[in-house]
Amino acid sequence: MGRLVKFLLLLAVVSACGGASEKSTARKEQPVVAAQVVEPAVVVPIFDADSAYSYIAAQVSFGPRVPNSTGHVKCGNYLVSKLRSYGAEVVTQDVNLKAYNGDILRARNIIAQFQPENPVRVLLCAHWDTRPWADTDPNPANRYKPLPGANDGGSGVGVLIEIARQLSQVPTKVGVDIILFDAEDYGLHENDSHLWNKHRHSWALGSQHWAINPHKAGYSARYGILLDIVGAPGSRFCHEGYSTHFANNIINKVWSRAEALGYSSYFVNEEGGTVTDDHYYINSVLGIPCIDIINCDPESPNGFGPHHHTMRDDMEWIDPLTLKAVGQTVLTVIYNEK
Ligand code: AHN
Ligand code: ZN
Repeated sequence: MGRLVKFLLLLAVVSACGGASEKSTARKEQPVVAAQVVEPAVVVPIFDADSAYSYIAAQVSFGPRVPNSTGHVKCGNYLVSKLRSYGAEVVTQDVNLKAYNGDILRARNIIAQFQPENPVRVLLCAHWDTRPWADTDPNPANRYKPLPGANDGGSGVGVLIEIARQLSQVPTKVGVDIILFDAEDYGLHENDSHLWNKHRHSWALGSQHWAINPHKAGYSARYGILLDIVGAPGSRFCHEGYSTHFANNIINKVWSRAEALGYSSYFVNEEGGTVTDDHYYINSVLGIPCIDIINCDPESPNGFGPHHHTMRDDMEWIDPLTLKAVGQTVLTVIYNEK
């Protein structure tokens, strides 16, 4: 019950109990009481997990999206046309990037801008390339083969394409940029892990390029949210180390929305590992506070789930319930932004 309503009830009770002398003040003109301020309701669209699932399946159907492969080129074109179909102003950065092993990658960052003229912006991002090597696969014969990349690559992008579809129907108050980074996953092979110090910047090549050369000079955003490995059944999103270091208020903003929506079993309040992912360069180079929503599974070989960087990272590892928890939470966050 509102405070004003309680006050009026109290007044009513007091005057009802009043004696004859008080009765003389009743039924007269009363002083104006300040009106109650009611916030206008915020409309948050309903995230459709089956649509997101279908966008992941579409990516996987192109085959591995390893830079320089035909699956990569075809999937990139699909993502650009999908984002344009939802009314975004899309630009791409087509650039050759050198991987740590000397490979020259024909990489493509895809930047979809909603309300490009709006000065207040929120950045949503994911990587769209897939890893050339299943170097965590239990079978050594697979460790130089490309993996399907349903969860690692496909899932974050699938959620963002569905968010783009919702943005095409209901505008946010802030401008939104959806950036799909390339060449995130061409980093140091497990067999070369002793070379970590030399090659600690071998991951996230596309986002490193964009952070140094943003699509607009002086680009900034209020904050960023990176989605990586967000599709597995029973996923647990911990507070990733760089996210708490650079953007703890954004962690709290997102995790409290998730809790209010009933998604606390996914968005757990536990400390996770520290991951050199795309958000690291957004934070450290551009100074935009950016969090990483990423599955954490300390029991698994590299901490991201048993399927991670194996040939098993296929559609079997995608659960619409997890996509819904992530997608609805992110939608609720951005539609509440004033
Ligand atoms: C490291 O493994 C150090 N960084 C990359 C995190 C990652 C890989 N995300 C997806 N694939
Ligand atoms: Zn990966």
